[in-house]
Amino acid sequence: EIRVEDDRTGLDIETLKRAFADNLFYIQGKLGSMATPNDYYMALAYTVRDRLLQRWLNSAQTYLRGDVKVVCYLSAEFLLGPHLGNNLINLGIYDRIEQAITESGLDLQELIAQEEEPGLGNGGLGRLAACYIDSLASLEIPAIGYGIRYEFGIFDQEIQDGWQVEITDKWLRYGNPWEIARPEIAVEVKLGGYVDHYVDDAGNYRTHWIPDREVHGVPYDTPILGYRVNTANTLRLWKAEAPESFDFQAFNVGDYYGAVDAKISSENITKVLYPNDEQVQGKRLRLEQQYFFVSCSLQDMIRLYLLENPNLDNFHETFAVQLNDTHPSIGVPELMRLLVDEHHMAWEQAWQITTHTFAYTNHTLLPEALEKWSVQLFGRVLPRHLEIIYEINRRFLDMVRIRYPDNDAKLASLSLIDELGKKSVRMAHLACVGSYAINGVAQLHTELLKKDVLHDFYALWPEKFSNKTNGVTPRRWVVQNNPGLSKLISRKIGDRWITHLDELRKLEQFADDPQFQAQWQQVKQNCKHQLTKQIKERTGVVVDPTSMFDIQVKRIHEYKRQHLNALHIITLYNRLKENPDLDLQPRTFIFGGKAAPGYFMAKLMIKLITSVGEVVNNDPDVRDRLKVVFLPDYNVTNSQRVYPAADLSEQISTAGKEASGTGNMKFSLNGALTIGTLDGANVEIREEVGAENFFLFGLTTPEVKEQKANGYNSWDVYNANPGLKKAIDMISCGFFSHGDQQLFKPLLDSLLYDDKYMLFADYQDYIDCQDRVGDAFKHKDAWTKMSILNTARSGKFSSDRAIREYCQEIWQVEPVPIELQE
Ligand code: 26Y
Repeated sequence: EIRVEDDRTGLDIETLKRAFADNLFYIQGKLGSMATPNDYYMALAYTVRDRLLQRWLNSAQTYLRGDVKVVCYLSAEFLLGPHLGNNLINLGIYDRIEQAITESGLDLQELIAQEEEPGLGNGGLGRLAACYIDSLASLEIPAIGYGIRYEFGIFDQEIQDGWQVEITDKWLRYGNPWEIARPEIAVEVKLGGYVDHYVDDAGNYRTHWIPDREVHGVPYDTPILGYRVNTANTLRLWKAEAPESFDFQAFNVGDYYGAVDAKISSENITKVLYPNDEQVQGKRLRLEQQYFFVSCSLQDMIRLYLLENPNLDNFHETFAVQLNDTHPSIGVPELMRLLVDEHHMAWEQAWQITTHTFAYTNHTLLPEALEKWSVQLFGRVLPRHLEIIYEINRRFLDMVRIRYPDNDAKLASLSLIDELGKKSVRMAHLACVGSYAINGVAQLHTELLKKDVLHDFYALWPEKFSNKTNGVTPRRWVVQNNPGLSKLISRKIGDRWITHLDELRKLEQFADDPQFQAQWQQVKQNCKHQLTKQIKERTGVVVDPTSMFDIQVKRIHEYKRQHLNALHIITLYNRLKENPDLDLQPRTFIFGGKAAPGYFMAKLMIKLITSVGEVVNNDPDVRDRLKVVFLPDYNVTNSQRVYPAADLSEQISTAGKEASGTGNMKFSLNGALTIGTLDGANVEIREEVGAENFFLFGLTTPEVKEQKANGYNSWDVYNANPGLKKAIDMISCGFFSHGDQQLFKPLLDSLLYDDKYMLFADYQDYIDCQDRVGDAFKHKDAWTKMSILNTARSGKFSSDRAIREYCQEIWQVEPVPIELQE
C-alpha cells in the first residue's frame, strides 16, 4: 500500500520540500527564479503553520466543549520575538526542516533571519507575558492571551552621531503569516458621550450609555504552541476598525473627507505602542487603547461562556483573568458594566463575580509608573465607568469606615480617587479592590509592596497578597539561543531539563571536572566569537573575543544606572593612562537598550556611553585592553547572541527600585556571573547560585532609605573621592565631547546636586567589586566552575515554575492534555 502523506501535515523530508515549493508558488505567487529571501521565509512559515493547525483547532475545541477553567492573561504588551525558530523547536521538526531547506538549495538560518519580530512591548513586562504564554501552553494549561495588535510596535533604534534616533517599526509591511483574522466575531466598543438613567416598565433602575463614538474590535489570532505537546493556545490581539468602511450618512451629505476622517480616528486606537515604560503620560489615546482591548476581551469571554451556559452566574468558575499591571485594570468596572447594565444582574452578585474573576500583578515600585487618570479626562472617555468607580468606591469606603472608625486619613489614603491636586482615579487601588489576589514579581518586591506602596491594602486583606517570582522560558532563552550549550548539557544529563529546569542541578557534579570545564569554555568561546562577528557587522567595532564580555542590556533608565557602569569604564581608562603597565584584565563593555523618545536624560545616557566609547576605542594606549560597544536596536532578535556570550551580567539598579528583572535570569542561565545589588530577583539569584558565585555590591534597600533620611549629599561624596571626582570632572570639562562642556551638564547636575538613584553612594563599592571580578576572571578554571554553577543552580528561574505557582495558588487551574485525532 502506498501511503501518500498530506502536503499540509506530512513530516517526511520529501513532503516538507514539496509543501515548501507549493507554498512558494500558490501563496507567495513566485517561481524560484523570482523569489526573494522573504518569499522563501513566508513559504516556510506557512509550511510550519500548516503543521500546527490541527493542534490549534483541537485545543480550541477541547476548551469550548469541556468543563475546563481557562486562564485569560490580559496584557497591553506581548514582546514575542520571532515565531519561526521557536515553533520549529516546539514542534520538534527543526532538524528535518533544516534538511529539507538545505536540500532545496537554501539556508535555514538566513530564512529565519527574515522574520520581522512582533515587538509589541517595551521591555520586561511585555517579555514576561510572552514567556508566560509559552509556559502555559507547554504545561498544557487552557489559556488565552488577550492584547492589542499594534500596527507599529516598539520603534527601531538607530545610533547617529552617538544619539538615539527612532524609526517607525513597520513589522506588518510584508504580511504576517502567523495570524488569522476573525472578522466574524468582531465586537463593538463605545467611547465618550453621556449616560441616561431611567426606570423601565417593570420598575427597574436602568442605565443607558449613549456614546459619541463606536469602534469595532477585530480579533487576530496567533497560535502559541507548547513544547513537544499537542496544546496550542491562542494569542488574541485586537485591531480597531471603523464600524463601516466609511460613514454613508456623512458621505451622502457630501462630506466624503469627514467620513474618511472618522474612519482614521477609529483606527488610530491600535496604531502604535506607547514607547515609554515606567513613566506615565496620561494621554487620552492611551486610555482608549486600554479600554478598547479590555472591553473586547471581556465581551469575547462572555460570548464564549454563553455558548455553553444559560447565564453568567458562574462566569468566575470558568475564567481566571490576570491583570498584567494596572494597564488592563479598567476591566474591573467594565465587567461590572457588562454584568449590571447589559446583562441586568444585581450589583451585589456582579461584584461577587467580578472580585472572584480578577487577579492583579504589580510590576513596579516607581511612583512615576503608577497609573492615575484625571477624573475629568476619564469622565469624558468613559462616563459610565466613572460612575461605576464612584459606586465601587462608596461601598469600599463604607467598609473601611467600619474597620477604621473616624479615620479620615485612612479613607483618603485608600480611596480609589486621589482628591489632592488634580482629582484622579488611582488604577492600582482599583485593581486591588477588584481582585481576589495581588502579587509582586520577586520576594523583595512583594515585601516592599506590603510595606510601602500597597501597605494599607495589605493591612486590610493580607490573605490576598503573595509573591510570584518571575521566570523566563528555557525554550527560547537557552534551547533556541544557545544550541551549543543545550547540546552539551543534554549530552551530560539528558534533555528533561528543558521542561524541568531544576534538573540543571545535575550539572553541579561536573563543575570541577577539567574535561567538562574545557567543553564549557569552548561553548562560551564559540558564542563570544559569534557575537564578535555581529558587533563588527553592526557597529564596525573590532573586539577581542578572549577579553571579558561585560554586558548591560535593558531599557535605558536612570534607576538602572547605565551611567554607573560608564563611570567604571572611565575609571579603568584613567588607571591605564596613569599606569600603562597595569596588569588589567582586557574587557569589552557591551551596552544595548532603548530610551523612551521623550526621556531626555536617558537619551543623554546613551550619548555618554557612545562618547566614552569613541575616546576609549580610539586611544592607542588602552585600545587592546578596553573596548566599549553600544549595540543599536536591542530587541528580542538582537538579544539572541548576547546572553550566551556574556561573561559578566550587569544588574546594578539602586536597591529597592527594580521590581524583579528577568534579563538577570537569562544571563545566569547561560553561565554568566552577575555583578549586582541586592535588588529585585538578584537577591534570589544570589541565594540560589551561592554568595561565592555572585559579585555583590552596594547599599541595601534599608540603607538607601536611611542615607536619604540622613541627608545624603552626593556633592560631598564627589569631593571626598578622588577617582570619582576625576571621572566626573573629565566628563564635565568636555574630554568626551570634543571640548563641549555643556553637553553632559544636565546629567552631571542631576548627579552632583540630587543623585536620586545614589550612584555616588555606590560608586566606590562598585569599583572595588569590579576589581574582584577582574581578578577572578584571571583564574580561568575557577571562573568556569562559577559559570557552570550559575547555570546548574538557576532552574528556579524557569517561567514553568512561575506559571505552576500561579496555576496552583492563584488561578486554580489544571492541565488539560489535548488529543491529536486526525
Ligand atoms: C503606564 C505605562 C507608562 C507603563 C508602561 C510600561 C508603565 C510600566 C511599563 C513597564 C513596566 C515594566 O516593564 N516593568 C518591569 O517588569 C518586569 C517583569 O515583571 C520586571 O522584571 C522589571 O523589574 C520591571 O521593571
